[in-house]
Amino acid sequence: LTTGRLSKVLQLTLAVIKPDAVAHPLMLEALHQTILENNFVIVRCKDLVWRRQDSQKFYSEHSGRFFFQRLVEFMSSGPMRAYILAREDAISHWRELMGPTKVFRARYTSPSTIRARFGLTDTRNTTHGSDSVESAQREIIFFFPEFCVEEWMEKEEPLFR
Ligand code: RTP
Ligand code: MG
Repeated sequence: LTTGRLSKVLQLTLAVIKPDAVAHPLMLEALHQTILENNFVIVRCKDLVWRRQDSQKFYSEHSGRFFFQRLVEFMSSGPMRAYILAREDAISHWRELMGPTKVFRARYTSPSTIRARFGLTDTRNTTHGSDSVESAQREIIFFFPEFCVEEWMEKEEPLFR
C-alpha cells in the first residue's frame, strides 16, 4: 500500500490493549494517545471480551508452556480493545513502542516503553502486537473476521493519499 502524499508504504498490524490496561481508564487513555502520537492510522477499533476458548485458540502456540493457564485466564478475564493500525513499518514500530515482554527487563533496558511504564507482570503486560506480516494477517482475521483488506484498500486507503 502506498500513500501518494507521503510516498510511504502503509503496513497493517494488530494491536491489543489487554484487560489489565483497559481496566484502568487513565492507562487506556494514555495508550490510545500513544497510538495517535506515533502517527498510526486507526483503521478499525473494537472493544470485546474473550471466552476461554478464544484465548486458548489465539495462544495455542503456547499451550505447553508453564504460563499458558494463567495467560488464558487473564486474557478472558475482562474487556480488551483491539485495533487494526496502519503506518510505515507498523508491525515493528508498534513492537518497539511496547518494549520487551518481560516487565522487569523492559524497565531496565527500555524504561520509556509501554510495558516498562504500565506493565504489572510478565503476563499482565498491557499490550499485544503482531510480530510478523503472517501473524498480522492471521490475528487481524481472528479479531476482525468481517474486515476485508482488499475492500479497505479500494474504498478507504485512498483517503490517506
Ligand atoms: P505477544 O505474543 O503478546 O506479542 O508477546 P511476546 O511475543 O513478546 O511474548 P510471547 O512469548 O509470545 O508470550 C505471549 C504472552 O504470554 C504472556 N506471558 N507470560 N512468564 C510469563 O508469565 C509469561 N510469559 C509470556 C504475556 O502476556 C505475553 O505477551
Ligand atoms: Mg508472541
